[in-house]
Amino acid sequence: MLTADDKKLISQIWTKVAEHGKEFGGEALERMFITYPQTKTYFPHFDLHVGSEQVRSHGEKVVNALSNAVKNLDNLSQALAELSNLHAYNLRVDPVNFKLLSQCFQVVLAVHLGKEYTPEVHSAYDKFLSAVASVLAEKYR
Ligand code: HEG
Repeated sequence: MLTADDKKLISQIWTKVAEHGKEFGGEALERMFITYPQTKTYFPHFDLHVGSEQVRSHGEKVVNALSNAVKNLDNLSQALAELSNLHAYNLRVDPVNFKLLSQCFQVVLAVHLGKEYTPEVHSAYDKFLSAVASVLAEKYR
């Protein structure tokens, strides 16, 4: 459950993330592919080399989807409904992978935000990304 303070921190910090979609999103995916190579099986049609423009563009799409989520923190299920259908019915991504990407995304935030990524911000983002992951996985049951 996100508290009012969590929501404030998530929205404040997101202004520094949203404008770096390709860089931050691309790096999160790159970290996921390198650290958890089994995740590459969902992207057989992608160029997965380090620095791949296709991965950077996909990273930007992921960040834009998260921007939409940040704007709808009280309404995540509805805001992400289409994406949830896509991942469950078309892409059939095993939900364990959402946790792996969340983990990598948090490393990206820590690396790029440095001191601004305080324990409170970390906690707020951990909750936010878990909430997004549960919405993306809710159609599986
Ligand atoms: Mg997913 C497509 C967002 C986790 C595999 N993902 C997409 C798209 C978005 C998105 C916005 C494009 C949808 C479209 O074109 O309409 N993904 C998204 C979020 C998260 C996530 C917000 C979690 C925070 N995705 C995720 C994970 C995997 C995965 C963990 C697999 C390890 N996504 C995946 C694949 C595609 C998308 C295979 C299709 C890529 C393509 O062919 O362009």
